[in-house]
Amino acid sequence: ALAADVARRPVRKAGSEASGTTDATKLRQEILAELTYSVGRSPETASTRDWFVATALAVRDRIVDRWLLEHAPDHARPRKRVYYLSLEFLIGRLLFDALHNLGLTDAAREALAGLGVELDRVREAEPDAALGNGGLGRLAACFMDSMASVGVPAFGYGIRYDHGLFRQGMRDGWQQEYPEDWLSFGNPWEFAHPEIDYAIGFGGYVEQINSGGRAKHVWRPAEKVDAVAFDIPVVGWRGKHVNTLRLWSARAPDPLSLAAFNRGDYVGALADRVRVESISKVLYPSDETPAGQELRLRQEYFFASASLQDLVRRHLEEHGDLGSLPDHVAIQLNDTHPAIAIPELMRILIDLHDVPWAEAWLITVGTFSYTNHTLLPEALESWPLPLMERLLPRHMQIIYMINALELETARGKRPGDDGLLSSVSLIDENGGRRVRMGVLAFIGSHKVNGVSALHTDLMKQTVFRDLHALHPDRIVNKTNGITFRRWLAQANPRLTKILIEAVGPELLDDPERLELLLPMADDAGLHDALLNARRENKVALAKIIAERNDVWVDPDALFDVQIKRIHEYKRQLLNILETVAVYNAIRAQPMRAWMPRVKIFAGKAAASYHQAKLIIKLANDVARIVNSDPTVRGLLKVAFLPNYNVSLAEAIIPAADLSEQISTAGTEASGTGNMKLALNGALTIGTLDGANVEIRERVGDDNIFIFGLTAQEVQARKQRGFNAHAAVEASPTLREVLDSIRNGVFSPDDPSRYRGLIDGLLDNDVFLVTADFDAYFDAQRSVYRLWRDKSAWMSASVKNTAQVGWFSSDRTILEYAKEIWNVQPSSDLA
Ligand code: GL9
Repeated sequence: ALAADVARRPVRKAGSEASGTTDATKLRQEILAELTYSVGRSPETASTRDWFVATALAVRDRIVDRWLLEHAPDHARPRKRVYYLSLEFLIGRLLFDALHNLGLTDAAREALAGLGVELDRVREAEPDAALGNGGLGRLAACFMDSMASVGVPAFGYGIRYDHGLFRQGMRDGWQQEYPEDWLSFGNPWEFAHPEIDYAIGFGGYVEQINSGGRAKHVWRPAEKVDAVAFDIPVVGWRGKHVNTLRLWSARAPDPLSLAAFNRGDYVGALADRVRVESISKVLYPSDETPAGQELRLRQEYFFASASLQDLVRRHLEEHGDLGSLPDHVAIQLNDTHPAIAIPELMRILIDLHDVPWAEAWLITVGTFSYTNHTLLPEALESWPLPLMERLLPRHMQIIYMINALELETARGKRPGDDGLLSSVSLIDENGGRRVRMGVLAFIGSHKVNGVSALHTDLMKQTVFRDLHALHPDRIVNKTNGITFRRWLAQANPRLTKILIEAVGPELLDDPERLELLLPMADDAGLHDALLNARRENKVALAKIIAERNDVWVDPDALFDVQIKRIHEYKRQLLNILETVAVYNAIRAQPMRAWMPRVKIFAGKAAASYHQAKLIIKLANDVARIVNSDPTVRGLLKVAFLPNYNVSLAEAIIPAADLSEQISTAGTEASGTGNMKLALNGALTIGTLDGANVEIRERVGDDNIFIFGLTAQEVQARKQRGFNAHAAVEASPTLREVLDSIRNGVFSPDDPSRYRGLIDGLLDNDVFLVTADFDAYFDAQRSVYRLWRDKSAWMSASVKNTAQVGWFSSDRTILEYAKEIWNVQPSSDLA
């Protein structure tokens, strides 16, 4: 009723420029106009979701003017553009991104309050766009934000999956996967462009024809799929630039088979369409393991081909000839998933535009660069030759040719070195011939990068050792980063307010200003303010834990969090073993002065990854026993929060005291959660792995809890043949923990549930859990000693926040721009 008066005379945007109206009043009118004319609802009947859609549309309109300006065909001389090709964009919610970057958060809060609507409830009505699995996909989303913020003209290209990463439910502590349905109520951020579509071929054969004395190859695909564009505008900081995230959706050229329909075969009439459109139906939920199925290869080629056709068309419109492609276009391959784009560009150049091979190869290598995100051997993508030959026959011919030329060069540089030849070959000859996508991505790129200093060094020594020897200038490091706009300003407004008061609002433009906090690291007033803010964040998280897990936790306890995909190499198991050790200790001496502590876990396991799912079950089993044991008296609580996603991360990270980054050294390429947590003032307990190494360099040894074997030591231990039995014999604490789990203390309903898990650990402890257990246990005791001294703890916490400004993804993107893409960011143009 409050709004009825305004709503009766809704104001269309064009007419709402009345001078003197505040931003909030104007925005309120725009929201009401959207609610009325786009959503078709009155304020009286509008649901929270309706308000979300109306607000998003009103905000989107503000972005569009800028966007169209930047993409106007007469827009001066277009600068070099970046095309970020990624099968994953783990975006999360977009409303606060847009509001924050446009400086409209307060105006929107006020505008909605005037309508009797709460902005925070509207925010929660937005479904997470979960078009990614984990760090790799989230990195792509942070990069989109940073490219728009520092002014790197860019397109993100990906797939508009109808169903993103599965929703994780828990039944009896076991993970259950349910389909995710983010688009079921529409997506107010996107613009459908059914007129932007490209035909994508599959299968068929290659014809050789004679064209003016030259042999020409013509691919005659057996099947065609249309790729249709959906655009999401990505607005950067302070609304200065707007880039585009263009996601492709598969559409069947023929909506149905009339012949089948007329025969009365209604299912058959739609069968082709269903099959074709399945390409963009679901995100593969595999994490650091290749999916391996034909549909995945179809997804990869589908989006790579659509993206290349799109950018080649744009380039030809703007510049006329393809020889200048590397001067105007940089294509970044996010892992090997889009690597098929390399032979696809070769095909476009050679078959469709008559560019000679040598020139086409120079153009291709000059245009592409590739980021490697993992060293895990099981994660390296390769495709069986028969599948490739059947699905992409022309690409296979091109791959053979690339391979022949590359091997010839290698032979020239290292005559007689057959080991080298087989290791740099595009074709893996061991056990069924396969195409190695990592080799393809490497040799088709002018730069190849790792995502942390350690990871890049290990790349040079391991997976790409021989390729690195042949191309010593190709591998470079680009340590990952995170967007502080989402992971500090939006996720943790309480902390942000304090930081701005301490170092000034310029912080929002220049994260390195956080260093100005250092002289205040021991300031009691600052500590109090920070403790209050953190306590409120912890109360909010405690509420979520109560709602989702029906477990009460004490906001004054130490919140110890491990949030990430569940994977053996990330060693959630090590954390659970330590939890059990603490539980045993409390039970042995219940009356000692134990510091209250909450172990918080969250993360999804790939549906087919049984061991990871068993670890989730173990965490839940331990939680049930520990949380309900009266001798523990609530001093130790365990909570496995279901359905981890970007939005849940935004609630957990600001409430964390301790950040678990405990992967086996040499296995986690970088990590980015480690950066988010340190920025928000959590102290890290971690191994010298991935970007932890660089976090330690910045925050200092005294402000981080490092433990365990180094990557080198891990290698050496494995070479010697590691024996878990000996490690367990040497550690009575660990032995007791393993015995209790093995004997069913945590699974009384099925006492043998964890026998296999524990025996497996003793037989073949691939990730050296037992080797690092004692060091980890001791590191946790040092955590406790520091936690007892509130001001010492807070001093270390401030020193973390103050010294991780460098991990801004703006910094990462500026490095890519300069050293890989050769693009001038507009923040440099001045
Ligand atoms: C990953 C690495 O494992 C992480 O250490 C790294 O931070 C990110 C981003 O570079 O990439 N590689 C990878 O395959 N995943 C990563 O998180 N997996 C998922 O994204 C699920």
